Amino acid sequence: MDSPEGQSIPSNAELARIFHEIGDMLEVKGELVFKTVAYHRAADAIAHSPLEVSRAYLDGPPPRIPGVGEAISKKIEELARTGRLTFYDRLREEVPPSLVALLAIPGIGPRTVRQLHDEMGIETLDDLRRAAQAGTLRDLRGMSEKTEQGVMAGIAALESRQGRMRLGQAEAILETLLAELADVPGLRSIQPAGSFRRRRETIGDLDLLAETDRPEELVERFTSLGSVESVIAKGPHKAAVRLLRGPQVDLMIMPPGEAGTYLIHFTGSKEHNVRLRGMARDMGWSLSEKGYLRLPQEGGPAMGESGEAAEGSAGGGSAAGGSTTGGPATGGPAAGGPAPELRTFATETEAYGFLGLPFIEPELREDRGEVEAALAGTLPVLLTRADLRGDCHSHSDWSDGVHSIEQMAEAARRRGYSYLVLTDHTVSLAIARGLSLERVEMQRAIVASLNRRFEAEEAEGTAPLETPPEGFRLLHGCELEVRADATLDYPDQLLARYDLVVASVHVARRQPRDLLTARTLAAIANPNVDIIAHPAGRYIDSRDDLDLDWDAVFSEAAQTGTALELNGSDERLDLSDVRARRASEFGCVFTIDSDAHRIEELDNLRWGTAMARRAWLTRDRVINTRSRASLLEWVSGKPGRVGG
Ligand code: DGT
Ligand code: CA
Ligand code: CA
Ligand code: ZN
Repeated sequence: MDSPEGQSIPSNAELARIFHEIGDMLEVKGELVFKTVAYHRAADAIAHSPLEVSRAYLDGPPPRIPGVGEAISKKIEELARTGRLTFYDRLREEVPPSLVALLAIPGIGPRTVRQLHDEMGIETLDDLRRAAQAGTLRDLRGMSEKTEQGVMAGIAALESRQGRMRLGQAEAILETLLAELADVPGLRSIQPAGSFRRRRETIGDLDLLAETDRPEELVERFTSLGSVESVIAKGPHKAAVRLLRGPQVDLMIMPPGEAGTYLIHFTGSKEHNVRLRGMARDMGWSLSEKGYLRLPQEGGPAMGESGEAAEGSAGGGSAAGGSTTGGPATGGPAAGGPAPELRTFATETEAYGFLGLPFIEPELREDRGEVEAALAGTLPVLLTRADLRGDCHSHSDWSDGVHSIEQMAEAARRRGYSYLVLTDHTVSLAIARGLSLERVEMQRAIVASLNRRFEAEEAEGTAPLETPPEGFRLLHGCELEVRADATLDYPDQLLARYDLVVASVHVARRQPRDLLTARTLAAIANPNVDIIAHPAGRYIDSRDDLDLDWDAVFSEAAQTGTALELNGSDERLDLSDVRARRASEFGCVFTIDSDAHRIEELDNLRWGTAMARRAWLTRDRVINTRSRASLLEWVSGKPGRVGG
């Protein structure tokens, strides 16, 4: 940005980029974590500051910016005055940027990066790949053949990820952007479209759709946000930017009152849109984001049969409230006769209606049968987050969680749940501090005493207002380890004493398919196991699915009435949407769980719900849409279960 004197001063985005880079370089140099974090925090604060920070430093005393302490403030001042920073230039000579990029490889920390550089001269991803392939990494102190394989896997994971985000990351970025754009003059509405609106399990770029009376102002504000690294495209009605340490964001502006087809177009998926365009064409219309345009009629004025359907049974645009433009009255092209007729709609429901279709939920728009179902009138009534009355999988600081049992229970109660099942890990999962039999008994006593308090408060009328009429109870469960030899961690008599048991596989993940499948089936078949948690055992970015005979798993789960979990952690999303849909065809039932290890993660239920919707699930298939009494009845109803 140029000042009147022609001197160039750094923008917020430029400042933020420099401080992020300093944080990275210091990390590679082995600086203390709190120091590197301070630089990243300051960078974020500058990126989202409403001030033009350099300008403010030049114009008066340094402004107070949260997260910016004295040392960093001095550096901003130097950058604002001179456009340079000696500290930064010196660091860049010491730490090559390509080395910093190695930090992005899963499983590689700053100490390793430093060692690779100092002892092997490795500076780039390619250097590292070559060394791992050649088998020379294992000669380094503290490294082995296994480390080499880990490095190769890490590089592969990094490259296959192709910059896709988790849902939670996409949501956080969108919330910030929407807040920063909310007060642009003339803005009527702005909302996410694309894969985020469809809640795909990972998100490529972000898409925003806006209605505004003053498009230039919105485009201007959008492209000059402090968090913008570069502007990819900028036009009168759209723009695209890349965010600092973030994704590309596309912004589209639609004319007020014509959102229907714009929303459909930019929500996608492409495959869904292709189907709709085909239907429109058969009716004599071409569908784009702008609306339905009447196709020139071949061979005279007579409309085809399907064309008549557009005017007749499909209701037509005008009947559904659409508006018609074009024709001589609105002034088409001067030559070549009247402009073609364009139908636009304010809402998606009306725009679908033009094709004779009901509204199709965004999560279904993947061309996986939703168009056929819409035509046949057999679209499922998808469950919603509000249908969930509790959560069947959560952890406390008794195993590998962060918050106490009481904190987790209180947080669930404040969210209006009627139950939370506490499912800390069992004894053999030592890495997650699995509970010994003794600690199980102690925990049971704590749960009971908390519930006595909740019950008393409900009776006295002092429970939180959010408490549902049936009250809130913490249920006692466990996340039961399925051992490598297919035995379960606790004996049946103990399992039977829990309110609910969730079983899962964490160890010996590389066993052959028949063994892994047998382990999972053994857990399903046990009458005391109610739910199989994260059945595929995957982490989206870093850990492959268990190699299971899925149809065998689904069939056994359906037969025994064992629920399969839709784990809501956005790193897991397990079962996936496609697998859950397949399981539901087998007649399986499900739970949607948070697997929360801290209070905030209780809200993972929103992602689990999204996957359930993408799997076409209705509420009757999901056990935790039931009341607490009905849930407990379901648990005790599993054939062969003994009373506790
Ligand atoms: P992503 O970003 O990879 O997670 O997936 P989407 O579905 O968000 O894809 P994106 O961002 O490329 O486009 C958003 C929507 O806009 C997409 O679902 C359909 C529509 N769209 C984008 N580009 C095109 C295009 O070139 N042709 C058509 N027909 N539609 C497009
Ligand atoms: Ca997108
Ligand atoms: Ca896009
Ligand atoms: Zn868990």
